[in-house]
Amino acid sequence: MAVEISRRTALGALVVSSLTACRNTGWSEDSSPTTARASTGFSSLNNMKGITLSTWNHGLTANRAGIGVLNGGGTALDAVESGCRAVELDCPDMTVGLASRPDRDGFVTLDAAIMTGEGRAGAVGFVRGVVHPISLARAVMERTPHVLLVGAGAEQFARESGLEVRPECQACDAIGGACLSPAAEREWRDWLLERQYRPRINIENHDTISMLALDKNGRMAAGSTTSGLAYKMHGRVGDSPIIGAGIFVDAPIGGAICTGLGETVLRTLGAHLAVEAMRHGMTPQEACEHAIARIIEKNGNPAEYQVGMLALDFHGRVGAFAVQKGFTYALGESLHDAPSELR
Ligand code: SD4
Repeated sequence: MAVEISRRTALGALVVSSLTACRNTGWSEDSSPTTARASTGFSSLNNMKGITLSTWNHGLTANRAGIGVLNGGGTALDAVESGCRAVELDCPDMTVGLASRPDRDGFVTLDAAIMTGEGRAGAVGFVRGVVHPISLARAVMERTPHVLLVGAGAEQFARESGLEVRPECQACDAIGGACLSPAAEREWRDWLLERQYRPRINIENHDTISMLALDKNGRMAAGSTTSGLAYKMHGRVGDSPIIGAGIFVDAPIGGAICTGLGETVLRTLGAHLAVEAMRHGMTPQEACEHAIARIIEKNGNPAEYQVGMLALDFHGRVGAFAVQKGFTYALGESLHDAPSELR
């Protein structure tokens, strides 16, 4: 019953907020008809340059960068890469990029993935020193026959691709905290006093940037970049770089992205689940609720973790749902609170 109520509320709110957001984004009202590609089912964005949808408050930073790209005629793929790059450089929550909180041994290890509606995908996991893991993920997609590179091999490929890799982050004495940002080092040293490792995160610990973009030509892309869970085990990789778990997009259906406790999403391939739900006729909102319900069903104890899910279809319809309250997301330049299972 609680889900039913929240679903109705959410649907109404999202339709309104989506329209409001589109008016407020500064996207110019382009009167020339957009080229609709029948193969994508793209139909309702004729007066927009595109849609950007991103997780958490810093989704605004990502979307602004992405909107700039779309307004300049760029692709959804470019928009997602540039949105994620913006947060990798400037993440006040210390959960994206090199200034993030480290693992329990004091190393910042990063995960990222990128995917297009045509089914092209690239991802990197457990990389150190890479300034823009999202661009490395894109390089894996575009310049290798592979989908996922991890660890030292991924870092070597970053250097070969001309991407910035900070050697000191790879060579540092972790226990000396030599490579951590001052804020991350302070928090990590506090954590070391008790070394309480729990393979669960509390809801303040969720701030991955995951992003979806739909451009005026009806192309969709998804991306995600994160340092994963603070104080995770060294070597742990979460859902974010796993295609189908943290992100998934498939033309002509839509895309979905996740944030939260990655293990719960990995067990259910959450993003893929939501896209398949849309394929079978659910709206993006229903698909998010369906996927979150499955995540709770499979993992139990919803009070102990957070997962936030966003979905976008090729008609431009948006869905958002979370396990717990407090999951914010940005649609264009407006910020929203997602409805949740637990309130
Ligand atoms: C992970 N899903 O590594 C990521 C963390 C996250 O918001 O999304 N935080 O499990």
